[in-house]
Amino acid sequence: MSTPRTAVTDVALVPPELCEAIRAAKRVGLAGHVTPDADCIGTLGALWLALPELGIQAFVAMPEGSVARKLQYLVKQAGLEFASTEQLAECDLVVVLDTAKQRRANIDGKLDALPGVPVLNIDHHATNVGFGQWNWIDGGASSTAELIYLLLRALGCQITPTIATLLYAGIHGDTQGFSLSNTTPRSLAVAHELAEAGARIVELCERLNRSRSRSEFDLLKVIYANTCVSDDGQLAWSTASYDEIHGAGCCAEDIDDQVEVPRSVEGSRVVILFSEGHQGKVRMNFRGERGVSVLELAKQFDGGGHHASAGAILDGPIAEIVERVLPAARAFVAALPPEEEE
Ligand SMILES: [Mn+2]
Repeated sequence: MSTPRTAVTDVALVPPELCEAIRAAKRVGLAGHVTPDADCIGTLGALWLALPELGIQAFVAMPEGSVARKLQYLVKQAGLEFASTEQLAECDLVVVLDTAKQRRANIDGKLDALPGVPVLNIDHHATNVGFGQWNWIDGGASSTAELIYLLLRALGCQITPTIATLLYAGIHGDTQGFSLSNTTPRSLAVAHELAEAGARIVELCERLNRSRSRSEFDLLKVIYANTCVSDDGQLAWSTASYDEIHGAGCCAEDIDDQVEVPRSVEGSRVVILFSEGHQGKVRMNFRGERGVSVLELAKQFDGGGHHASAGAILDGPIAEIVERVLPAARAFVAALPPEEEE
């Protein structure tokens, strides 16, 4: 195939020891993070399809009920089958994708359930602690999909139209349709090459972005209704309680990009969505606009993620958690340099 290669998509960026570790394995377990997103499922699917080509058996960890309805599309595209913890424990390598901390690994019993299985950790979260025997952490990558694209090429795997679609989904998801600060020349170059490889972009974006189930739509109405903005306009937040989420016909797995609702308020610099998908467990999605890093704010609550997009989870009634987090968020916003000086 005559795909043009640019310097930014050079496979020399892939650490050779990663390729060696994968090639040496016969049975490879694949795992992502809890509440998997398109990047997570897209990269699991791409490796699931590509590894058998190298004579490697792949086993995907995905505990029951993990996948949001809308992402089932990606599961079907890849024809993903989920392995049991016993099958995973018999692997000679487990590749953990898009997962910054061990405790977020989406495996029943976490990595402890796979004693003695060496871990290869591939991620684009700058906060990744490097918990693998091998680690490829590139905070400059838009998505894990961008890295897996390079890895598959370094391994000599064919980028089929389905693999291209799955990887494109990851980049498109994590960059929010090439609109966030992680939309770099490399993410666009990889997307270009995926388009050339036959990624089904229109179908994918229709399924993932342009259509919502009635229940997701009803949840959005709640998020709009609950959106608040600070007096100075710099902090916007919204909430969805357990009863509101389930009343709309949604569940914890359906909380995904609803933080975009408060984020869309003009002038907001720090944005938070508080959601109680599971009773008494409040997830916070933090977003920073125009160069504001919310990572330090998320870390105050034992969270992590990226500069522009971070998260944390706290236990307790949602009203109390909102009351606890908002003063910290207000103080955080007050300490930001005035916008003109940025
Ligand atoms: Mn990601």
